[in-house]
Amino acid sequence: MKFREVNFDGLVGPNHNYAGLAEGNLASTTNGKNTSHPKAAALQGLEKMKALFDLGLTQGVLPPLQRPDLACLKKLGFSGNPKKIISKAASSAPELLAAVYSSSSMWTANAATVSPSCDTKDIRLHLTTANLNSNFHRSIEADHTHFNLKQIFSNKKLFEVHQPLPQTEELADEGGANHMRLSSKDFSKGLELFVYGKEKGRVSSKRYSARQHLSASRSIIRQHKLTEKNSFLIRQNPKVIDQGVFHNDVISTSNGNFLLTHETAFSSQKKTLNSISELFLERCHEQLLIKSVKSQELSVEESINSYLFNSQIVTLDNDSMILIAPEECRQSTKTKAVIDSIIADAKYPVSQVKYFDLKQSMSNGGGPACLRLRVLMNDKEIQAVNQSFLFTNKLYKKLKKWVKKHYRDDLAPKDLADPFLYEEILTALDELSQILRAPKLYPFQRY
Ligand code: SUG
Repeated sequence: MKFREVNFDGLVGPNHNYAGLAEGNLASTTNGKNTSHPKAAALQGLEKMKALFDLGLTQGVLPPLQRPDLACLKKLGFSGNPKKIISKAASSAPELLAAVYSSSSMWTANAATVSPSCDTKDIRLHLTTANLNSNFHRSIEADHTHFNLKQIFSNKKLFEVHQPLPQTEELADEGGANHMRLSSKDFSKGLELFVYGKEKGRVSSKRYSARQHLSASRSIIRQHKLTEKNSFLIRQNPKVIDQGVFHNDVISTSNGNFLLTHETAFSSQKKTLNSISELFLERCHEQLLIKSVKSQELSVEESINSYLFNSQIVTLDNDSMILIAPEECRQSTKTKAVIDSIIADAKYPVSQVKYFDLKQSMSNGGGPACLRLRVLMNDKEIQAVNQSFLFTNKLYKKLKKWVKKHYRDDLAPKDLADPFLYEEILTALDELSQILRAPKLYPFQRY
């Protein structure tokens, strides 16, 4: 059976803003309090979806969540009508208002961890919605994202969408950002890599907290019904977490039989790569191709600035691979040299690069790979997905028009106190749910 990857990109919400909420994510803390450009952000994201669709790939869309999350502010003791809640929160707890206003659901690599049916013992596709326990503004995404994923992957015979793991630090889970799947060229045989940063009883990073807990990764392996032969746990190098590598997808990525990583990404890197190669050969009967970029070629700092490892690598219908990289990679001489050398080297399967302007998302630490959830499916499964969430030229045109109509050009931190913004967003989301033919998509439409 033929498998193909569907990338579900997060549609950037009209509330896209810079609030400096994500400790250890240097772009977020550096740009916190800057003015954002929601319209430009959403259009940049849409152009990436369109380009991948035009390359012949199957593309999906995940909608932005309802923000501000006033139900959450109510749980925190705010009361009254929306206008009153917003104005009280703006004056007495602006950090909470910023958290419930975050557009962070756009980074759908963090929506869930996905294991395709060709890996799981019950031959169903398993998704575990990420609890995003490491940051308050992200943890409040989990239940809503879970609801949306259940609408999209509703066929229980083919899909199982697991609840987020319990909201505790000891089960902190960041979804696909800490998960990679290596596979045979045709994707049918895979080895799933679970990269964790912290574990009970062992000192981890010192400056910034690691986000993914070993117990969470183990739980997902169990509930996705993976085996020892097709799953492998890897410890992230605490030193790079302290340099700003807050997710594994900031320092490594993979596609099919190709692993692109930095030489400092993992603890005991040499041993780890040897084990992966052996397991891969056993499982996929192919040689794993690894490009481990040396610090001399590209420092960790420059890797974070240019976000090379947050590129998407995708396989086209003619089996060639293409790198979908942020524009920042082209502008960094050293990063561009690494990319050019990979493309020039016949040993590696990547034969092309396309650069994308995703500056609005990048300024919050979200590159091309953060913006998408990878879901590998066969044709039957793709047909069973709620088709309203699959990208078409028609949907592209509608979404573009919708963004242009509803989104602000600029959003400064003080604008979050503006009660008209709240109304504007609800109007926009209401129309979006019509475009996506999902009239009860948002809590304000259900309760
Ligand atoms: O969780 N940024 C996100 C970026 C997520 C990137 N995703 C992946 N690497 N897969 C985060 O750190 C910043 C929000 C703000 O500061 O306004 C933020 O949440």
